[in-house]
Amino acid sequence: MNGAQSLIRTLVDARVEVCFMNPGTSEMHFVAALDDVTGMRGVLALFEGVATGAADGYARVAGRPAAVLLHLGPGLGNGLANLHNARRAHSPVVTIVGDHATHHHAFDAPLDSDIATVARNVSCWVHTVTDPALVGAAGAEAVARAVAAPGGVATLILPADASWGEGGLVAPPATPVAAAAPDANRIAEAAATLRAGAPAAIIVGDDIAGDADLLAEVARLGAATGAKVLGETFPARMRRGAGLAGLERVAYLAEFAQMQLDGIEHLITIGAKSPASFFAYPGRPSDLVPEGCRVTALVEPGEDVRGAVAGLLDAIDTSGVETPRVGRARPESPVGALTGESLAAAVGALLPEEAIVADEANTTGLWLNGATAGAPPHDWLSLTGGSIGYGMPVATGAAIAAPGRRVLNIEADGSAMYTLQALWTQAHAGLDVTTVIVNNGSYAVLNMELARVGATPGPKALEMLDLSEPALDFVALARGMGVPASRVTTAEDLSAALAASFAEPGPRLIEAMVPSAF
Ligand SMILES: Cc1ncc(C[n+]2csc(CCOP(=O)(O)OP(=O)(O)O)c2C)c(N)n1
Repeated sequence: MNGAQSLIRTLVDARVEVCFMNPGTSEMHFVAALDDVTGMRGVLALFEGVATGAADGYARVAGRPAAVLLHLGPGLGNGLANLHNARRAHSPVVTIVGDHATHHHAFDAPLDSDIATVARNVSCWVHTVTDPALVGAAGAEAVARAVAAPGGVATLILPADASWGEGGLVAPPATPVAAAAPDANRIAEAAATLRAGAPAAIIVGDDIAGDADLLAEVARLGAATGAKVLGETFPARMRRGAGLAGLERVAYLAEFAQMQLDGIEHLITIGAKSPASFFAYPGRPSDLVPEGCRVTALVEPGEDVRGAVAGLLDAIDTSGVETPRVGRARPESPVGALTGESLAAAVGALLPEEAIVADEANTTGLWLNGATAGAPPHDWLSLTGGSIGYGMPVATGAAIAAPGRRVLNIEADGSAMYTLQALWTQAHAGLDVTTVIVNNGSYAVLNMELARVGATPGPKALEMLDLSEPALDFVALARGMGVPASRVTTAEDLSAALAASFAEPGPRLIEAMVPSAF
C-alpha cells in the first residue's frame, strides 16, 4: 500500500467520504488511489474556489467534513477565499495540498512555494507529512483537528513521494479534543442577570441557529425572562420555517443593529461574538454594544454550547412558558414587475419543504428573510466571511451532502462571476440545484457603501461598480456549462420557472432581470 492509498482508506474509515478536487501532477497517486480504495467519491471542480466552497457547503449540511485536494501553493491560493468563509462558518474541512517530492525542492522548480504560509491564514492545523508510513496517521489527525469544536480547516501538506512511497499504514480514527465545559460561574451570572429582568438580549451563534431544538430552548428562555433573542448577522446555517422558533438576526447595517440593541443593559452571548460593525465608517463606532451595557460571554464558539443552554434551563424556571414558534405563512404568488420584493415573494410562495437555501442575493436579498420565515421547514446558509463567490460552490457541496433535498441558490450577478464554474460540477454530477441569478448589472452594494464611507465618486469610480457593458448573459454561460437555463423579466415568469425546476431533477439556472436597488 502506498501513502496515498493509506490516506484515502484512513479518511473513509473516519467517515470522510467525499473529496472535492482540482488535482495536478503531484497529486496523481492520490487520484489513482480513488480506484484502489472503495468508499471515497471524487468530485471534480474546475476552479479551486469551487472545490473549497463545496467542502464548506458539504460540512454545513452533513455536519461532518469532506476532503479537498489542491495543487501546491497556487492551487491552495486559488481556493483560499472560500476556505476563509469556511473558517468563519466553523466548517470542518480536511484540506490536502499536494507538494513536490521532498528531494525536488532543492531545484526550486516553477510550482515550488511556501505552502504552509498560505495555509496558516485559514487553518486551525497545518502539518507536512514526509514518511509514507505516517501519512495515514496524519490523515486521522487532520480529521480530528477539523471536527474538534467549533470546527475548522485542517491542512495536510502531502509531498508526492509521501504519496507514491510504499509502506502506507491505515490509521484508526483519532479522537477529537472535546469541547470545553461551560463555566458554572458564568452560567450562574447569566441566569441571575436574566432572572433580574433588566432589559437583556441573548445573541446565539451557529451551534444554536442551526439546531431547531436548541433554538427552541433559547427562545423559551427568552420568553420566560423577557430577554430578546438574536442571531449573528451571517450564520453558517439556520434551521427555520413554520412551526420552529424564529430567529431575528443582528442587522448588517450598523444603524439598524444599534436600533435593535437600543436600551439593552445586559448582553449574553452563547457561542457567538459580541456585535461589531461589519466595516469601519468614519466617525461611527465599530462596537455595537450600547454604552453602559454589560456583556457576558456565556460560552465562546467551540465551548460546550449545549451544556451552557442546559445550565441556564436548570437555573431559570420556564415551566408553563410556551416556546414562541413561527406560524405557517406564505406570501401570495406575486405578479408584475420583477423587483427584490416580488422575487422574495415568489421564493417564499414556492420554497419546497426541506429545501436548502444558499443565500448570496446581497442587496436584492433584503426581503427574503421576511418572505420565507413562515415557509415549510428549511435550512438557510449565508456568507459567513464576507468573501463573495461563496454561494454557487456552497450550493454544490450542500447538494452532494443532501441528495433528495432541493438546493436553491439565490445569487447576485457580481458574486456569481467569481465561481461560476460550479455550474459545470452541478451538471456533471446531476445535482438538484436551482440557481436564481439576480442580474442587476451592478456591484450595487458598493454604490451604497460609497456614500456610507463618505467617498465622492466621479464617472471613473462609478465605472468600477458597473457590470452592464457588456451585459452578462447568464443563460448562455449556464448552457455553455451544461445547465439548462432561462431568463425571466416578470414575477409570474419567475414563479413558473421556479415551480418547473422544483418539479424536475437536476440543475437549472434562472436569470432574473431585477433593477438595481441602488
Ligand atoms: C473576495 C471579495 N472580493 C471583493 C469583495 C468586495 N465586494 C463586496 S460586495 C461586491 C459586489 C457585490 O455585487 P453583487 O454580487 O452583484 O451584489 P449586489 O451588490 O449587486 O446586490 C464586491 C465586489 C468581497 N466582498 N469579496
